[in-house]
Amino acid sequence: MYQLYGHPNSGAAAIEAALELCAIPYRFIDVAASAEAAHALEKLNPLKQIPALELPDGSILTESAAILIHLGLTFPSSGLLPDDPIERDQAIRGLVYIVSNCYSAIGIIDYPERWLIEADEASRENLMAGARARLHWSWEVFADEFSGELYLGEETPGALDVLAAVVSRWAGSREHLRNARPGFYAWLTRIDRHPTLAPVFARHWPT
Ligand SMILES: N[C@@H](CCC(=O)N[C@@H](CS)C(=O)NCC(=O)O)C(=O)O
Repeated sequence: MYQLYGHPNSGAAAIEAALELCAIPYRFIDVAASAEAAHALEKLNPLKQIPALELPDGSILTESAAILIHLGLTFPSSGLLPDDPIERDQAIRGLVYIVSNCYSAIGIIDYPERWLIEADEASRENLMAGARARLHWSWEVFADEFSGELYLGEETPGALDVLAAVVSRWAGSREHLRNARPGFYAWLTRIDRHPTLAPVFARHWPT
Protein backbone atom coordinates (compact mmCIF):
# COMPACT_ATOMS: atom_id res chain seq x y z
CA MET A 1 0.00 0.00 0.00
CA TYR A 2 1.13 3.59 -0.61
CA GLN A 3 2.14 5.44 2.57
CA LEU A 4 2.08 9.23 2.45
CA TYR A 5 4.15 11.19 4.97
CA GLY A 6 2.72 14.63 5.58
CA HIS A 7 0.98 16.87 8.03
CA PRO A 8 -2.08 19.11 7.97
CA ASN A 9 -1.87 22.40 6.04
CA SER A 10 1.00 21.15 3.89
CA GLY A 11 1.95 20.17 0.37
CA ALA A 12 0.98 16.60 1.27
CA ALA A 13 -2.58 17.73 0.48
CA ALA A 14 -1.71 17.74 -3.24
CA ILE A 15 -0.49 14.14 -3.10
CA GLU A 16 -3.42 13.04 -0.98
CA ALA A 17 -5.78 14.65 -3.52
CA ALA A 18 -3.97 12.86 -6.36
CA LEU A 19 -4.19 9.50 -4.54
CA GLU A 20 -7.94 10.10 -4.16
CA LEU A 21 -8.23 10.84 -7.90
CA CYS A 22 -6.39 7.55 -8.56
CA ALA A 23 -8.94 5.82 -6.28
CA ILE A 24 -6.26 3.68 -4.65
CA PRO A 25 -5.84 2.81 -0.96
CA TYR A 26 -3.17 4.67 1.00
CA ARG A 27 -2.17 5.39 4.57
CA PHE A 28 -1.50 8.97 5.75
CA ILE A 29 1.27 9.28 8.32
CA ASP A 30 1.17 12.62 10.18
CA VAL A 31 4.81 13.44 10.90
CA ALA A 32 3.75 16.21 13.30
CA ALA A 33 1.77 13.79 15.44
CA SER A 34 4.64 11.81 16.99
CA ALA A 35 8.42 11.83 17.37
CA GLU A 36 8.45 8.33 15.93
CA ALA A 37 6.81 9.47 12.69
CA ALA A 38 9.14 12.48 12.45
CA HIS A 39 12.12 10.17 12.91
CA ALA A 40 10.79 7.80 10.23
CA LEU A 41 10.53 10.74 7.81
CA GLU A 42 14.10 11.82 8.55
CA LYS A 43 15.31 8.34 7.60
CA LEU A 44 13.40 8.53 4.30
CA ASN A 45 14.24 12.13 3.43
CA PRO A 46 17.35 13.77 4.92
CA LEU A 47 15.79 17.17 4.08
CA LYS A 48 13.01 16.24 6.56
CA GLN A 49 10.54 17.60 4.04
CA ILE A 50 7.13 16.33 3.17
CA PRO A 51 5.46 15.13 1.05
CA ALA A 52 7.30 11.81 0.93
CA LEU A 53 5.62 8.77 -0.57
CA GLU A 54 6.55 5.19 0.21
CA LEU A 55 5.58 3.00 -2.73
CA PRO A 56 4.10 -0.48 -2.34
CA ASP A 57 7.53 -1.98 -3.23
CA GLY A 58 9.13 -0.02 -0.35
CA SER A 59 10.93 2.54 -2.52
CA ILE A 60 10.68 6.23 -1.62
CA LEU A 61 9.66 9.20 -3.69
CA THR A 62 10.12 12.78 -2.53
CA GLU A 63 9.55 16.02 -4.50
CA SER A 64 5.94 16.82 -5.30
CA ALA A 65 6.35 17.00 -9.06
CA ALA A 66 8.10 13.60 -9.20
CA ILE A 67 5.39 12.04 -7.04
CA LEU A 68 2.57 13.46 -9.15
CA ILE A 69 4.24 12.38 -12.39
CA HIS A 70 4.75 8.89 -10.94
CA LEU A 71 1.06 8.63 -10.02
CA GLY A 72 -0.04 10.00 -13.39
CA LEU A 73 2.10 7.50 -15.30
CA THR A 74 1.26 4.54 -13.03
CA PHE A 75 -2.50 5.20 -13.06
CA PRO A 76 -3.21 6.65 -16.52
CA SER A 77 -6.99 6.30 -16.15
CA SER A 78 -6.86 8.81 -13.25
CA GLY A 79 -6.39 11.60 -15.80
CA LEU A 80 -3.68 13.15 -13.60
CA LEU A 81 -1.56 13.56 -16.74
CA PRO A 82 -3.04 14.19 -20.20
CA ASP A 83 -2.90 11.28 -22.69
CA ASP A 84 -1.91 13.58 -25.51
CA PRO A 85 1.93 13.85 -25.53
CA ILE A 86 1.97 17.56 -26.37
CA GLU A 87 -0.50 18.38 -23.58
CA ARG A 88 1.40 16.06 -21.22
CA ASP A 89 4.63 17.94 -21.92
CA GLN A 90 2.93 21.21 -20.96
CA ALA A 91 1.43 19.69 -17.79
CA ILE A 92 4.89 18.47 -16.71
CA ARG A 93 6.33 21.90 -17.54
CA GLY A 94 3.66 23.45 -15.32
CA LEU A 95 4.40 21.09 -12.41
CA VAL A 96 8.10 21.87 -12.59
CA TYR A 97 7.28 25.60 -12.86
CA ILE A 98 5.25 25.50 -9.64
CA VAL A 99 7.81 23.60 -7.57
CA SER A 100 10.83 25.54 -8.81
CA ASN A 101 9.33 29.04 -8.78
CA CYS A 102 6.49 29.01 -6.24
CA TYR A 103 7.09 26.17 -3.75
CA SER A 104 10.76 27.13 -3.45
CA ALA A 105 9.81 30.74 -2.65
CA ILE A 106 7.56 29.45 0.16
CA GLY A 107 10.59 27.64 1.59
CA ILE A 108 12.50 30.94 1.66
CA ILE A 109 9.59 32.79 3.29
CA ASP A 110 9.16 30.05 5.92
CA TYR A 111 12.87 29.58 6.66
CA PRO A 112 14.74 32.77 5.63
CA GLU A 113 17.62 31.98 8.01
CA ARG A 114 18.59 29.03 5.76
CA TRP A 115 19.48 31.51 3.02
CA LEU A 116 21.37 34.05 5.10
CA ILE A 117 24.87 34.06 6.57
CA GLU A 118 23.85 36.73 9.11
CA ALA A 119 20.20 36.11 9.94
CA ASP A 120 19.48 39.39 11.74
CA GLU A 121 15.88 40.57 11.80
CA ALA A 122 16.32 43.23 9.10
CA SER A 123 17.91 40.71 6.71
CA ARG A 124 15.18 38.17 7.42
CA GLU A 125 12.41 40.72 6.78
CA ASN A 126 14.12 41.95 3.62
CA LEU A 127 14.52 38.43 2.20
CA MET A 128 10.98 37.38 3.13
CA ALA A 129 9.49 40.50 1.49
CA GLY A 130 11.49 39.97 -1.69
CA ALA A 131 10.59 36.28 -1.90
CA ARG A 132 6.93 37.10 -1.31
CA ALA A 133 6.85 39.69 -4.10
CA ARG A 134 8.62 37.29 -6.46
CA LEU A 135 6.19 34.50 -5.49
CA HIS A 136 3.14 36.65 -6.28
CA TRP A 137 4.61 37.70 -9.62
CA SER A 138 5.46 34.04 -10.40
CA TRP A 139 1.79 33.16 -9.93
CA GLU A 140 0.77 35.95 -12.31
CA VAL A 141 3.11 34.49 -14.93
CA PHE A 142 1.73 31.01 -14.25
CA ALA A 143 -1.82 32.28 -14.73
CA ASP A 144 -0.88 33.86 -18.06
CA GLU A 145 1.24 30.97 -19.36
CA PHE A 146 -0.78 27.94 -18.26
CA SER A 147 -4.42 28.98 -18.33
CA GLY A 148 -4.88 26.87 -21.47
CA GLU A 149 -3.77 23.72 -19.62
CA LEU A 150 -6.20 24.02 -16.73
CA TYR A 151 -9.36 22.25 -15.69
CA LEU A 152 -12.50 23.87 -16.99
CA GLY A 153 -15.08 22.18 -14.80
CA GLU A 154 -16.25 19.40 -17.09
CA GLU A 155 -13.45 16.88 -16.96
CA THR A 156 -11.53 15.52 -13.95
CA PRO A 157 -8.85 17.82 -12.52
CA GLY A 158 -5.28 16.80 -13.26
CA ALA A 159 -2.00 16.94 -11.35
CA LEU A 160 -1.33 20.52 -12.46
CA ASP A 161 -4.70 21.70 -11.18
CA VAL A 162 -4.22 19.97 -7.85
CA LEU A 163 -0.70 21.30 -7.23
CA ALA A 164 -1.69 24.86 -8.20
CA ALA A 165 -4.74 24.72 -5.89
CA VAL A 166 -2.54 23.67 -2.94
CA VAL A 167 0.64 25.74 -3.37
CA SER A 168 -1.36 28.94 -4.09
CA ARG A 169 -2.83 28.77 -0.56
CA TRP A 170 0.25 30.14 1.18
CA ALA A 171 2.00 33.48 1.73
CA GLY A 172 -0.90 35.62 0.54
CA SER A 173 -0.90 34.26 -3.03
CA ARG A 174 -4.66 33.75 -3.28
CA GLU A 175 -5.33 37.23 -1.87
CA HIS A 176 -2.93 38.71 -4.40
CA LEU A 177 -4.44 36.77 -7.31
CA ARG A 178 -7.99 37.75 -6.38
CA ASN A 179 -7.18 41.24 -7.70
CA ALA A 180 -4.25 40.60 -10.04
CA ARG A 181 -5.74 37.63 -11.95
CA PRO A 182 -9.44 37.31 -11.02
CA GLY A 183 -10.16 34.67 -13.68
CA PHE A 184 -7.37 32.44 -12.41
CA TYR A 185 -8.48 33.05 -8.82
CA ALA A 186 -12.01 31.91 -9.74
CA TRP A 187 -10.52 28.80 -11.38
CA LEU A 188 -8.61 27.98 -8.17
CA THR A 189 -11.78 28.19 -6.10
CA ARG A 190 -13.55 25.91 -8.61
CA ILE A 191 -10.84 23.29 -8.08
CA ASP A 192 -11.27 23.65 -4.31
CA ARG A 193 -14.94 22.69 -4.68
CA HIS A 194 -14.40 19.55 -6.79
CA PRO A 195 -16.23 16.73 -4.98
CA THR A 196 -13.17 14.45 -4.77
CA LEU A 197 -10.80 17.21 -3.68
CA ALA A 198 -12.98 19.24 -1.30
CA PRO A 199 -12.91 16.64 1.53
CA VAL A 200 -9.10 16.39 1.31
CA PHE A 201 -8.71 20.17 1.46
CA ALA A 202 -11.21 20.35 4.35
CA ARG A 203 -9.00 17.93 6.33
CA HIS A 204 -5.95 20.12 5.73
CA TRP A 205 -7.64 23.51 6.04
CA PRO A 206 -10.70 23.12 8.26
CA THR A 207 -12.85 26.27 8.30
N1 LIG B 1 10.77 20.54 -3.20
C1 LIG B 1 9.82 19.95 -2.29
C2 LIG B 1 9.44 20.99 -1.23
C3 LIG B 1 8.67 20.37 -0.09
C4 LIG B 1 8.50 21.31 1.09
O1 LIG B 1 9.09 22.39 1.14
N2 LIG B 1 7.66 20.88 2.04
C5 LIG B 1 7.46 21.64 3.25
C6 LIG B 1 6.02 21.44 3.78
S1 LIG B 1 4.77 22.06 2.68
C7 LIG B 1 8.37 21.12 4.33
O2 LIG B 1 8.47 19.92 4.53
N3 LIG B 1 9.04 22.03 5.03
C8 LIG B 1 9.87 21.70 6.17
C9 LIG B 1 11.31 22.04 5.94
O3 LIG B 1 11.70 22.49 4.84
O4 LIG B 1 12.07 21.85 6.88
C10 LIG B 1 8.59 19.46 -3.06
O5 LIG B 1 8.37 19.96 -4.17
O6 LIG B 1 7.88 18.56 -2.59
